[in-house]
Amino acid sequence: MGSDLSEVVLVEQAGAVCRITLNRPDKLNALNDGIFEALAGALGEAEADVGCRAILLAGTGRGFCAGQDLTDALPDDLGRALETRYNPLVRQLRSLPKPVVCSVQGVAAGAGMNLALACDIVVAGRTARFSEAFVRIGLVPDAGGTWFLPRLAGEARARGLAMLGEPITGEQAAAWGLIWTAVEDGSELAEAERIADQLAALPTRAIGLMKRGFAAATVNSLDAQLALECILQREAGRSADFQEGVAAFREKRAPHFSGTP
Ligand code: T3D
Repeated sequence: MGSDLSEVVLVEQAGAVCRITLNRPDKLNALNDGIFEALAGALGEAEADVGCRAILLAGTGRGFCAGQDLTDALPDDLGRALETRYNPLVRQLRSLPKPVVCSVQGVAAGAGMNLALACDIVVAGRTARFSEAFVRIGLVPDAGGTWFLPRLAGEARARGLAMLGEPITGEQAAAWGLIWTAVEDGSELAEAERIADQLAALPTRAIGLMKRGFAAATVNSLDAQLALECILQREAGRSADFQEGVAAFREKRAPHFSGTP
């Protein structure tokens, strides 16, 4: 592998938040085999750890992530590379039954942009630069880009972003509905931490069920989705956190959610 996995991705537990930080700042956190392996491992551990109730994904240095490491030996079959590296990562983020908050400073380019879009809540600096840089090197958006972009920003903006490959700012990304919010440059990580802390104190099981609902809604009819909501709500209704939420309301006090599955 040539690099220590614990160095290319830093993992730290802060209360009930698991912080996962891409750490190749000299390459703007470009993605290589080591990062993929370490990231998959860190996300798997965060999922298994009942003490972890929210995940914060960030990058060190002046950029969040510049996409695929283009200085690495490039595979002959890029489709195979997606099947083995990018697609499992995007699926893992989307199916993880815990909220994932992403902090973006500086660039989020190519698969780096789409990695951010695969997270649940994205906070960026106002002048962060999001770009579907693929076209500049003769590729198509991957890591879910052709799926995320039209759903989040609409068809017209999706096509413009993908075909022109020009960067938009964090402020623009927020205005277009691609991300949750843009904040003053330099305060994106603190805001993402604040949101992750907030999420970690909420009913984790219900949030995991919401993710299932949103995932299914992309293909379901309204009828099928209404039926699914019965299943999800039945499960949420059996949770200790539902009992606690209702009890707290009746007793006019703040709830203390345990997040137990
Ligand atoms: O292979 C497969 O599996 C297919 C999958 C593909 C998925 C993809 O993500 S394709 C898209 C790949 N990413 C890009 O095309 C972006 C390439 N980078 C850039 O265009 C620019 O670096 C940025 C616009 C992102 C930032 O520009 P700037 O001027 O702020 O920084 P810089 O000076 O270009 O970069 C700083 C350093 O990071 C520099 O290294 P150096 O010269 O100081 O030693 C640069 O080479 C390095 N760097 C930036 N991006 C990458 C990278 N190194 C490797 N791979 C990169 N993607």
